[in-house]
Amino acid sequence: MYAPIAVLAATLVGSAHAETPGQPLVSNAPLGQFQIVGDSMASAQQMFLGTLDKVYIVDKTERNPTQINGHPAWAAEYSISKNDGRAMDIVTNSFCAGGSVLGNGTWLNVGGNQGVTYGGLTAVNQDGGAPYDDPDGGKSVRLLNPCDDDSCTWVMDTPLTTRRWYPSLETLEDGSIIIIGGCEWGGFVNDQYQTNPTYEFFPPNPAVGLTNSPLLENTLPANLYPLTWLLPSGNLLMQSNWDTSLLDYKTRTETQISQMTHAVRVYPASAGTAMLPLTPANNYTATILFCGGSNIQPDGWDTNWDIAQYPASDSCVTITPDVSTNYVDDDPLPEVRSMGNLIYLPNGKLLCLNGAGTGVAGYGNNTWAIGQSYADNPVLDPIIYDPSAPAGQKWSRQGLSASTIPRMYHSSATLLPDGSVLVSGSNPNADYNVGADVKFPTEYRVEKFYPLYYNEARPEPKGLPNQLSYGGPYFNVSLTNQDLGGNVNAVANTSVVVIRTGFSTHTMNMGMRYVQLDASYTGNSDGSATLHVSQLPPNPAVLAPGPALLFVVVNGVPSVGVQVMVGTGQIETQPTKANVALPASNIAKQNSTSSSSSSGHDGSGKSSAAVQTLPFSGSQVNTIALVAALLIALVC
Ligand SMILES: *[C@@H]1O[C@H](CO)[C@@H](O)[C@H](O)[C@H]1NC(C)=O
Ligand SMILES: *[C@@H]1O[C@H](CO)[C@@H](O)[C@H](O)[C@H]1NC(C)=O
Ligand SMILES: *[C@@H]1O[C@H](CO)[C@@H](O)[C@H](O)[C@H]1NC(C)=O
Ligand SMILES: *[C@@H]1O[C@H](CO)[C@@H](O)[C@H](O)[C@H]1NC(C)=O
Ligand SMILES: *[C@@H]1O[C@H](CO)[C@@H](O)[C@H](O)[C@H]1NC(C)=O
Ligand SMILES: *[C@@H]1O[C@H](CO)[C@@H](O)[C@H](O)[C@H]1NC(C)=O
Ligand SMILES: [Cu+2]
Repeated sequence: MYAPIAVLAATLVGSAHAETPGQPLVSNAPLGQFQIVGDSMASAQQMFLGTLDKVYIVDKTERNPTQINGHPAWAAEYSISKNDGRAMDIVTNSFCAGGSVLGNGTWLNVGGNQGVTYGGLTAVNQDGGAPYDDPDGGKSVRLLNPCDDDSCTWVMDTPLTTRRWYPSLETLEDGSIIIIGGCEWGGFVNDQYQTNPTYEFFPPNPAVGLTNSPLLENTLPANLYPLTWLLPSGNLLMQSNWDTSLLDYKTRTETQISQMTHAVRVYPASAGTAMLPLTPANNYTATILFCGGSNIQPDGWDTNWDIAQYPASDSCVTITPDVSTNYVDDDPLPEVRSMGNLIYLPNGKLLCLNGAGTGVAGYGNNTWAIGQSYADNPVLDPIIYDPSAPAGQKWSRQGLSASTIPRMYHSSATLLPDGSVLVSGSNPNADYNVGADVKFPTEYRVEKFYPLYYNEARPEPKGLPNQLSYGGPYFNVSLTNQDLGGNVNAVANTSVVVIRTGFSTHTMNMGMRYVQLDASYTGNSDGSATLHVSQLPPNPAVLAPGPALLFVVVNGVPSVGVQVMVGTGQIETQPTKANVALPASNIAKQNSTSSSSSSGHDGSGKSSAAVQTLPFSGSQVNTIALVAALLIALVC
C-alpha cells in the first residue's frame, strides 16, 4: 500500500481530508526580497521538495566539509521549519543525475559519473574507498521515500544496463518514469563516442529494453538533459539542441517537428523552461515557454574560444505542440540570461531567478574561464512572468529586489508550501572551492525569496482532500468571510490549483506542472462561501500520478499548500471517470450588516469585472453570477 497516504491518514484520525492549512511560518517577511536562511551542507546541484517540511539536496561527489560515514557528504535533507539539515549518504557519484517522482510517491534519482578523487579527477578505484568513497554512479538507480522523522535514506535499486550522465526523467500516465538520453563518461557536451541516444522505463520493462531516439542521434553535441514534457495528448515533447520531436512512447515512434528559434535552450545553453498553467480556460492545452539560453551552433561548443564572455539570449518562445508545431515569439526577457530558472508561484505566475548574462553552464580549466566557470556576469535580479498578461507586458520586476549571491552553474530552486521559493547551490568548480579569491565558490547558503503576497493573511480553506482522482464527483471547500478578505465577491476571483514542484537541477524542474481545477461557487448570505471543485480532468497525461501541492488562491493570495496524492498512489493504469457537472455559481443576497462591513472593498465595477474573469466556463454560470453581482451592487 501507499505509505505516505497511510501516514497522512493516521495523523488525521481516519479523515479523508487534508489538514486545514494555516499561516506561513515567517511573519513580516521582506517582500520581494531574498533572505539568507541556512546552510545546505551539500551544494544544491539538485534539489526537490519531498514533504511539506523537507527539501532534499543532491550534489556531485566533492569535498563538502560535512561528513557522513567517514567521507564527505554529497546529499542532505533540509528542514524548512528549522532551517537546518541532516547529511545523507547517496552512496554513488550522483554527478548531474536526473530525477522525478513515481506515482507511488517514491523519488527516483538516476545516473551520474564515475567515482572521483580530489579535483574531480577520475578515481582509480571505482568501487569506493579513499578519499571520497564514491562508487561509480553511471548506472545507478537511487530511491527515496521522503520522511519527516529523520529516518529515510537513499536506497540503491538494481542498476541500469547502460551508463547515463545528464539523463532527463519524466513521469508518465501510470506513474512510471521514462529515462532519456545522457552520455557515458561526461564532459561539457556529448560526442559520438559516448552518447547514449536511447530511452528506457522505470520500473524496468525488460520486454521493451532500450529504444533509440532519432532526435538524440541527430542532435550532437548539445543533446544532454533533453527538455521533455508529457503533453495532455499523451505524447512527449522533446527538445534537444536545435531540434524538436513528438515522441509517442507507447508505440515508440518519433515525429520531428519545428526547429528551435533564436537560441539553444538545452544544457549547456540552459534556458529557463516551463509548461504554462493548464487551466479550464485553456481547456488543459499545454504551451511550453523557453526563455534565454545561448545562440551557439553545433560547431561552437569546442572550448577554444571565450564562451564565458559570450552574451546569452534574451529571446522567449512558446510552442503549443498538441495544436501547432511552430514556435511563436513571446515577450523577451528584460535582459539576456543563461541558467535563469523558471519557478511556478501558486498565483499562476513564474518567477525567473539565478543565472548569468554571459556564458553558459559548465566549467573547466580553460585560460578564459572565470576560475573554472564558463559563465560570468551573474544576473541577481528576479523577474516575474505573468502568462495571462497582454503581449508586451508579461515581465515585471515591480517591487522585487536583487539577491546578493551569484547563482551560477549547479544552482537550483523550488517552490515551498508557504509560497516562498527556496534557492541554493552554485558551484562551477570541479571540486569544493572556496576562498576570498574565488569569484564563484562552492555555495552552501540557502535563500528564501518572498513573493509580494507573502505577508497577506492567507485563506484557510476547510475540506481540502488529500487525494485527487481523474474525474468523478466534485468536492466542496469552505471559505470564511475572513478567508475572502471580508468580501464574499472575492470567491469569484478564487482558484484551486495543483502544483508539482518538480526535481530542480541544471535550470530545469523536471516534472514541474501547474494545473488549475475547474470550480464553481456558492456565496452565502453571511459572507462565507463554498467552492465546488472538480477533480482533475479524466486524463492522467494532464498531471501524472504522484504527490503534489494543493493551494486555494483568493485574489492572488495563496493558502499554505497541503500535500495531495494525485491518482491511486500506485504505479498502475489510473482509473478515469467523467467529471460530475458542477452546480452553477451563485452569490446569495447578503445580510445588510455583513454587506455593509464588506462594502469598503466592494463596488459594482469590481463585482462585474470579477464576473468577466471567472475561471469557469458556461454562459449560464456567468449570467447567474452577473445577476448576483448586480444584486450585491444594489444592496451596497
Ligand atoms: C514505488 O514503486 C517502486 C518501484 O516498484 C518501489 O521500488 C517502491 O518501493 C515503491 N514505493 C512505495 C512507497 O511503495
Ligand atoms: C583543474 O584545476 C584544478 C585546480 O588546479 C585541479 O584540481 C583539477 O584537477 C584540474 N582538472 C583537470 C581535469 O585537470
Ligand atoms: C477540450 O479538450 C477535450 C479533450 O481534448 C475535447 O474533447 C474538447 O472538445 C475540448 N473542448 C473545447 C471547448 O475545445
Ligand atoms: C456540495 O455543495 C452542494 C451545493 O451546496 C451540495 O448540493 C452538495 O451536496 C455538497 N457536496 C458535498 C459532498 O458536500
Ligand atoms: C445572515 O442571515 C442569516 C439568515 O437570516 C443568519 O443565519 C446569519 O446569522 C446572518 N449573518 C450575519 C453575519 O448577520
Ligand atoms: C483577481 O485577483 C488578482 C490578484 O490580486 C487581481 O490582480 C485581479 O484584479 C483580481 N480580479 C478581480 C476581477 O478582482
Ligand atoms: Cu552538471
